Amino acid sequence: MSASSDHQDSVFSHVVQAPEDPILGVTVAYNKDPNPIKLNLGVGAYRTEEGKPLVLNVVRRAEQMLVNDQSRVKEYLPIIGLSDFNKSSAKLIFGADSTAIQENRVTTVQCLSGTGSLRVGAEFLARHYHEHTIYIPQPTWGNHPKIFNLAGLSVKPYRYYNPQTRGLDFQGLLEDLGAAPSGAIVLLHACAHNPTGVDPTLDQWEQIRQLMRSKGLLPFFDSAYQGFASGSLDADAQSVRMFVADGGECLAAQSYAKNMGLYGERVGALSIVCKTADVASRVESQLKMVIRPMYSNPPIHGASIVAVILKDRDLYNEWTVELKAMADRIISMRKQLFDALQAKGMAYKLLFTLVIHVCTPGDWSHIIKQIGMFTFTGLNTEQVAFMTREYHIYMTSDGRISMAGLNSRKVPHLADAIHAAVASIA
Ligand code: PGU
Repeated sequence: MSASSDHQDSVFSHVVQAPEDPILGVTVAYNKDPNPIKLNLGVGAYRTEEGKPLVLNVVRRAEQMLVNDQSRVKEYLPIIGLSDFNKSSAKLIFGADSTAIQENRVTTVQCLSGTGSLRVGAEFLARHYHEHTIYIPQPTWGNHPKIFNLAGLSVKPYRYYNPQTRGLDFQGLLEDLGAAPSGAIVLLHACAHNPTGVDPTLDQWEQIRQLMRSKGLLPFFDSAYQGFASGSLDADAQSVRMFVADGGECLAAQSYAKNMGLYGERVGALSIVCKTADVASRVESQLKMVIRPMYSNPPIHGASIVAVILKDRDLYNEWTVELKAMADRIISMRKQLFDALQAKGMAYKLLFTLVIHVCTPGDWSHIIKQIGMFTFTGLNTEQVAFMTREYHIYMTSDGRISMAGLNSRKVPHLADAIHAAVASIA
């Protein structure tokens, strides 16, 4: 039999080539580019001023402690994961003094980072919650609709972002949630909304809370950036804590990918806050039924690192300092990029006796107003393609750039690229 007929006879020959992932595929394209000036601002992953991935010092210390502790073994964890990790994770997001935790109304299960936590929560809701519609912000992280659809929920958008103001479409948000069927699930980004970098104010959160509670809408928080928005873990959990403080129920998915730099360890947690301890315990028993046939039980290493750091006062304090430093570096990148674009706007060229204004058209103040890892630049697909082609700058096609991937040396190159893209493509 010839090689080509072998190929044709494959039982998988009908399988079509799937497209690359819109976010992770950017890194694939970046890795293939041999040009040394290339810059990856696609994936939301923190880089140092030297452009290198960062392992936090506190993580190195915790790992060293784990390695040195001969009593540690590699047995299976329980289906819901490491108990210390779960308790500490709940405290981190709901607050150490949370009454819901004190009343044992919260069940927390260790999952595979933020994505796995969302998926387990979604599967639980599809099996046990009466309303199967989930409202997600428009726009949102590209994986959200896929996760919820595959779990069997039906996904609908609610207005969130106004491209004209480059801010929150608060009126649209209230109208859409106000028109949602009572009981519907609502996905809320706890802080540092991805991709827009636009969050409601505390006052607006309070109005969202009142509306949702009055309609019996069920909040499902996605907390992938706690500490990255403001540099404060407590401040970034305010939205979630407001909803828990009113005694109502909610879900929360946590990720330690960004705030502890544990991307590849896949460590996260799903918490479900219930009305009573009895309900919480039954909910937990059903979460186990979701997890067991999916991946049986979660990995031990990443969760052990987190548990060590969260339980030790010194390590915890060191973590908050390192986290703040990451958040501050991102804020300084915003300022530097904004200044570089402003400077181009201010640049005057003396040509003969005429003064020609050479500027990067547009108002770029949203770069410093938006928060978290990303700037939603407003650059369109063609402008992004131009920047990749001509300047080897890689970013998602919706115009999002990861400020965490930028460093001072690369700011002029990025500003040049934005300037050229805006000047040459409308
Ligand atoms: N939720 C939101 C809002 C996110 O932005 C991300 C990661 C996750 C959940 C999932 O993170 P885990 O790694 O599963 O904890 N978004 C990043 C990372 C790349 C990706 O798409 O997974 C991003 O660049 O949007």
